[in-house]
Amino acid sequence: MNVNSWSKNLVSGYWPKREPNSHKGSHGKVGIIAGSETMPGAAALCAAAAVESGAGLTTVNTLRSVIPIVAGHVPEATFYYRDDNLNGFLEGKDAVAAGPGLGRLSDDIIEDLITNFNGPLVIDADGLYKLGSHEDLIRKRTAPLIITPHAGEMARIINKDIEYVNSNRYETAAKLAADYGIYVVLKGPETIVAEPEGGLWINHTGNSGLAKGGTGDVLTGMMLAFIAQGTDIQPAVSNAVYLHGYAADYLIEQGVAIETVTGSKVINVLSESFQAA
Ligand code: NPW
Ligand code: AMP
Ligand code: MG
Repeated sequence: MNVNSWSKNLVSGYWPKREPNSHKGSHGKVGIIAGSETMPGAAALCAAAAVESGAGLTTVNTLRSVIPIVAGHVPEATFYYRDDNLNGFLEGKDAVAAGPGLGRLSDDIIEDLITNFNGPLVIDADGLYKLGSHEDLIRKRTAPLIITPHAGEMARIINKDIEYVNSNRYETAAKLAADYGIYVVLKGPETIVAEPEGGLWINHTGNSGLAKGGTGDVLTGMMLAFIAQGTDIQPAVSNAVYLHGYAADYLIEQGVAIETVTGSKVINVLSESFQAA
């Protein structure tokens, strides 16, 4: 298999442009469908990461009870009630992400999104829980679909065990990408990005400080923001993966103990990481 490494010179070559006369609408209107009573933090981390990665307008679709919690962490975000019509939420969105902290009972939303959202769609976490049952709908989609499973989520999607996924990482990612016609981001140490047409990329940044709840939710927000700012899908996805790992490596360089790396700290050093990369 021909696998390419995503490297520093590629990151800067695909960086979103910010023209001097731009306004917030020029930098991507993103929608995030995330959070539930027991997992408000996933929505907050995802939204904060999108805002800090340059998205012009970030709107979070969540439960009414979760809004004050997320707003307390991300004052830049606006909100949409989970119970309201999904099409109203999707109107005008440049890209949408769904799944972090969503809970596993929200699969109707995922089906609706796959069918009705005509822009780039990122599905992560609980949004992947029943992904395999939507195979036919996914194949019919024409707009890009990007999924970001860890090994456990990947195993569930392809109906194999985790050991199989861990021993066949390139093959499983490439096969799913080709079968469904989607971008597959198989997370873990050395995250793999598989393109629907067969391209395969590997990332070398990051460390085991990232092995902690919440870091995946941050990656989804970063990826969403880069996609919505108009970069082609694979470079936007690979840049998010690279910089998420780079930020974790930067924390260690700055003397942060590996045990104390968190998704929140990754967000806090995105500025330095973007400037260095
Ligand atoms: P184990 O536990 O090692 O035996 P789930 P989840 C297995 C939200 N979060 N990486 C693992 O095996 C997410 O957004 C909210 C990870 C286990 O059997 C989701 O909505 C937070 N797991 C929801 O929680 C912070 C691996 O897979 C299973 C693995 C559930 O997310 C935390 C876990 O899969 C979290 O982000 C690997 N490399 N390899 C918040 N603060 O609100 C094997 N496994 O239970 O489907 O998913 O990641 O726990
Ligand atoms: P999630 O499992 O959804 O919370 O996502 C975890 C994030 O941390 C992904 O971006 C993984 O690639 C990254 N990660 C987890 N464990 C490691 C590790 N040991 N080394 C490098 N990155 C990791
Ligand atoms: Mg996750």
